[in-house]
Amino acid sequence: MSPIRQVIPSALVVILVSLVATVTSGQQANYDETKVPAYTLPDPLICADGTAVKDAQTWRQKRRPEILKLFEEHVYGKAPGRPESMTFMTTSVNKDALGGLATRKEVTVYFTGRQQDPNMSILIYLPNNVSKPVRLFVGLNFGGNHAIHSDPGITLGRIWARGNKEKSSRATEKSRGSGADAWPVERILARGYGLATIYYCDIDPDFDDGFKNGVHPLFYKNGQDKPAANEWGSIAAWAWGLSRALDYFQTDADIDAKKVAVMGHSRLGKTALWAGATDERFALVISNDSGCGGAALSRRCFGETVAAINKSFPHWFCDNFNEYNGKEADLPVDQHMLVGLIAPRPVYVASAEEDKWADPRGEFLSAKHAGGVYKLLGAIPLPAEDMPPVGQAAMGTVAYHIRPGKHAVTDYDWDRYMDLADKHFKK
Ligand code: GTR
Repeated sequence: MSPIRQVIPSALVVILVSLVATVTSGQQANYDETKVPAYTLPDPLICADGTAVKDAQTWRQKRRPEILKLFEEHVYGKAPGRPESMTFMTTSVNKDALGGLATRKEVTVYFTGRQQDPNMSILIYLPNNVSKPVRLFVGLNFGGNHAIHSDPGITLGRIWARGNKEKSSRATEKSRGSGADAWPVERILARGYGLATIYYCDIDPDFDDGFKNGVHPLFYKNGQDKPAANEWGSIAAWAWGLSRALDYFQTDADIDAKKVAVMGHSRLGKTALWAGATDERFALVISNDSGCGGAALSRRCFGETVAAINKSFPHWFCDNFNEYNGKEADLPVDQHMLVGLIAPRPVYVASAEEDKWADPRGEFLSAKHAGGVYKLLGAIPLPAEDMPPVGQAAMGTVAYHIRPGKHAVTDYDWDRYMDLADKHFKK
């Protein structure tokens, strides 16, 4: 959190955010519950041909692939699979990191096997006092691997200036630990979990450059110079990178690749949900304040809308998503179906009370309306008819909380995510 953000009263923040939203989308963001349009959500359990899904087999073989394809075509875009020539290189191992608490590893993933092509560096902490293989949280980070902890042993990688096109530079010593608030490494280790993280811009730098840098060009067909209208945007690319990290975990005997939870905040929360939907190897999925295009229902048009997000971040989704600017009701899906794609695996959707731009109620409703799919598959839907009180988690196989405070990841959030993981991974 920047110091400026801390001193601005939250009401002012809401006004500022909506002002920015108004300027960028040309439309005033709605924060009034009575002005949410009437809407009907598509039913996750009715197939395109009108047949009702009444058993797990029909869900798995017919309806689930149908929904996944709709999200690929209309929202995130289709990503390629695992590149055959990909290689992993362990670049550092320290068994005595963080005062002996952890083993720290750094692994470079060469997506094409060629070192000159875009590649990503995974930073991994594994608790030393736990028998291997260990359960693990993996999440992309915003500021570079060195920013998640002040540990002087983390390699200083290349960092892209935010909003500053084409400019990257080596991270500086003084930025070590600058994003540590969101990554309570010792707290995670103390509960017996490992943590792995990757700087998201290693996969695709986060600005609209027509997909010239990042991983997209590695997969262009002859003559292609940008993804087609139904091919991957940046969110799908970041999610694809998370799957490549999981490919690596499957080769590391110290990691239990069957107990990997994928976690992300904000745009990276949208990414975690899409990673969990597309890659069923992720055993648990966590969306922290993911908002529009993440857990929030698009049809509520509360806070950030489809038009606003596509205007501010034209590179995040596939081009087809623009067809729904101001036409949310025409979407063949809504975000409760994204949560449904994760079933029957545990999923946690979390909101923050002051994070109105992300529509906490819309995030809750997605988690709730995914319940039918969880129930069908013998898992436990969200045990809450209405939004639980602030600071009180509702936890079935689908879990939700809204905590006091702003758009951020806090220790409270992490503690609850580990509670859900304890419930499911200790079995
Ligand atoms: C905002 C964007 C949100 C959210 C957030 C973030 O500007 O409107 O959708 O993703 O950025 O990622 O921090």
